[in-house]
Amino acid sequence: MGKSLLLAFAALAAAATVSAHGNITSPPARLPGAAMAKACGQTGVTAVLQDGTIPLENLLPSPASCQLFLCRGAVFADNTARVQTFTAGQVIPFTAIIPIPHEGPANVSIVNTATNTIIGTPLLVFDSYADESLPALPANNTAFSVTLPTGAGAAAVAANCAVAGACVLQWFWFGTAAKQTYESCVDFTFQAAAAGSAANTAAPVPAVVQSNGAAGGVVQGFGVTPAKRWVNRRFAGRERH
Ligand SMILES: *[C@@H]1O[C@H](CO)[C@@H](O)[C@H](O)[C@H]1NC(C)=O
Ligand SMILES: *[C@@H]1O[C@H](CO)[C@@H](O)[C@H](O)[C@H]1NC(C)=O
Ligand SMILES: *[C@@H]1O[C@H](CO)[C@@H](O)[C@H](O)[C@H]1NC(C)=O
Ligand SMILES: [Cu+2]
Repeated sequence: MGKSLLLAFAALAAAATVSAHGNITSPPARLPGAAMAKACGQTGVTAVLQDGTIPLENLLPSPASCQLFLCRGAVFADNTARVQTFTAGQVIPFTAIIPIPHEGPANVSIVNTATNTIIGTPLLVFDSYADESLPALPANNTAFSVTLPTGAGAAAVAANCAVAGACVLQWFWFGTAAKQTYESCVDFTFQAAAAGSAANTAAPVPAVVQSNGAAGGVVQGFGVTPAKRWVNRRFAGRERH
């Protein structure tokens, strides 16, 4: 085998081991920066800058100061120029890239960043997302939208998310067999309905504790039937991480 051919094979092998999985590309989501480097270490920031689609597990171990299970460690201070302005009932279109799919649940939720708890209920839930066993991913895996709450739900968001950085719109996906977690966060400020409307007078909805984030551990296999786990294992051999 000629040297150039060997080099070509080496390049292919390197490409196949590149780690790439998924992230949100629109609306503008949190990126790493100096503040994240301070909290999570420069190594983690460098890894995310090299591949913005990596799972948060690739950043482990991380210092206690790093909130890896919220926005994959990305912090508001690095993203003050990316804050979106949303209003109650607004439909927010999202686009995502999923270079390497891993089947599992996903959701989009409004998360209180101080407590890493979801406000209200998730705005969008996929029981099965990024299923690599399908011939093609459903279009809604990479282009979907969420509708922001109105009424009492909007009042709860307004009460919790008055200041930029207090809340994020978080896309959360867990590849069950891959045991990999992906998070992208959109910073926003929220405008509830006009004064005097039902939205402003209704009682706030209490926040619910996110089943994995607050505890800092990954809950595996939630809602996944044994049959589904078996399917996941079947395809595990094909995965490129
Ligand atoms: C998503 O990943 C791409 C590829 O690494 C990167 O250029 C982009 O900044 C990432 N975006 C986010 C929001 O993480
Ligand atoms: C959102 O999805 C993540 C990962 O799939 C999961 O751990 C979390 O429990 C979900 N949150 C809710 C409130 O369903
Ligand atoms: C996404 O699209 C698939 C295929 O059309 C559909 O079965 C699924 O219910 C959709 N999921 C969501 C959350 O819209
Ligand atoms: Cu992966």
